[in-house]
Amino acid sequence: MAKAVADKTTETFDLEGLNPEEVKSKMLLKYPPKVARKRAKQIVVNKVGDDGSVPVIGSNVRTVPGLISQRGCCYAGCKGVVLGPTRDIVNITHGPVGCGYYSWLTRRNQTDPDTSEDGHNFMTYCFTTDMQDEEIIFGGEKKLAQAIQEAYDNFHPKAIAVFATCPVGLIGDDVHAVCREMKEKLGINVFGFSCEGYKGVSQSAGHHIANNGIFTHVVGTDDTIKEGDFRINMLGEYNIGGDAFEIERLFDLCGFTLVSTYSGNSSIEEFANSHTADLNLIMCHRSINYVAEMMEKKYGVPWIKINFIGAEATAKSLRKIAAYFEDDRLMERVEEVIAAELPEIEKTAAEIRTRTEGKRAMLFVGGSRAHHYQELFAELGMKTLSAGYEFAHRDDYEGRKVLPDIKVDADSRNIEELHIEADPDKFNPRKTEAQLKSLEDKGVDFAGYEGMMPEMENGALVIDDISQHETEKMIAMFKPDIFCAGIKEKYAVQKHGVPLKQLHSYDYGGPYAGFRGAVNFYKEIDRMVNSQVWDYLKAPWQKSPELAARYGSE
Ligand code: CFM
Repeated sequence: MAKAVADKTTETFDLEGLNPEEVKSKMLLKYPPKVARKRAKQIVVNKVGDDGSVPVIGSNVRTVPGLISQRGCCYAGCKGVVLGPTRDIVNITHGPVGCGYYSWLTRRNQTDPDTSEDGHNFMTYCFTTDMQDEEIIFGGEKKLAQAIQEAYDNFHPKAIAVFATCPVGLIGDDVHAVCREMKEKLGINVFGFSCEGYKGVSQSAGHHIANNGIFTHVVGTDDTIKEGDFRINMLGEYNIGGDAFEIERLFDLCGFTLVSTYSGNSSIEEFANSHTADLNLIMCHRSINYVAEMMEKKYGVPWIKINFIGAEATAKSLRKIAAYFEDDRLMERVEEVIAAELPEIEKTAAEIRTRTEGKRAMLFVGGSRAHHYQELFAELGMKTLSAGYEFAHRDDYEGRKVLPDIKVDADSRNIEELHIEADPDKFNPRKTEAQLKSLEDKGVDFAGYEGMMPEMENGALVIDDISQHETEKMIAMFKPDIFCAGIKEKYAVQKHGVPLKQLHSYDYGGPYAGFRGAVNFYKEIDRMVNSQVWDYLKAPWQKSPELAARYGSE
């Protein structure tokens, strides 16, 4: 015991024989002192205390100009991430054509439209006002109204949403006024988002704006209660590569009734009555926690954090949902589903693990996946050397317990916080205080998220908003067996001879969620980390100088 205490005080960590603090210093060396000081706060050597505490990490702050970041903009977070996957809203980008064009289907969010006559699916279309110099100078509101009218005449959608891009904010077009006017004229729901790209410090601002907008204009507008038992909403699941399809398969097998998904494979009608569900499940905490919080306050729907990335995590999450409903038959059914599917998956994992055990991964993705995917790597016996988010906040790293300590800076203050109160007619607490307490004692953690760092090893490097320079340094120092990021990093990383798995779009693969998704991921990673192709990256004369000499003399 005494030894353990002594060890604690003198603890230094080792990252594959290197001191992680030294690794950090090497990454910062090239920066001017002021930049290095700023970045130092966002690069942290992980250390989990006995009480689960972790060091403070700087996050959700402006990227230093000059550093090559992988972040996106506010418009991307609002239109692309949160609203983009809903198939039956006509989403009009009010702005120059590039904003609409480059946010069109690039995320591989899939949908399964109803094929009956009025089964709308507008995701295959790109709607934009295509602003020109004339609108920039004289204003674009007239053109926006025309675009809304044209979309209505051609498609007769149930709803139209308008997204503001940077120039719209700069010239002062009032998208909300145009939407109000057109809503009245057309008699359908038309609503706008002030999600100008420059707002906030990343796409995270856009998530918040999107959450506020859906909550204000759509949630609670239809009180129809969907038939079925154990009614749930799935929040923060966007059906990239078909993930939501696999999760829906499991929900059906277990007997849960899915009222809505925000927003993979979704339709606007599902948002409208989502307040009638009895439990909210949060998959991606970063992008959608606001809707969960607001729905709890206004309608009394509690939320829990779940994770369907990883076979074990999937089983655990299904059990958690069943536990909430306190129904023996449901709990049995969930156990039957797990027993029917998990052993086969564990067998596959064990077989693949013989080839992946001990390999090393780095993950730098968004605001949620850099955490979740560590589970899948652990199931393959792989180690996460370093991980980080692009735009997450401290709670996604350190857990929601730090929420009261988070300083609200000017950039965050720019994003509206809605004031929500209990609805006088529709507020209906789904569980009593005593029930909540007894469920908590059984391990159902309400409104909680532990974050990424408490689950990572001591000594692992946690890097927020990693830059291109830091990426290259990390690769040079560690040469990981796989690097997980996105299309912007893919080819630069692969030129170093390290395979890159896209965890945003999944390259051409997926689903990776749920049980079947886990197997897809195991196979994909096995293929990537054991590929011989990287050995051919160097020409024979680069590997053997004597060959160069011979060719040179001929
Ligand atoms: Fe949530 Fe996402 Fe992510 Fe995200 Fe994204 Fe994405 Fe992502 Mo790309 S909502 S935070 S803004 S899980 S698009 S589906 S993969 S960065 S980690």
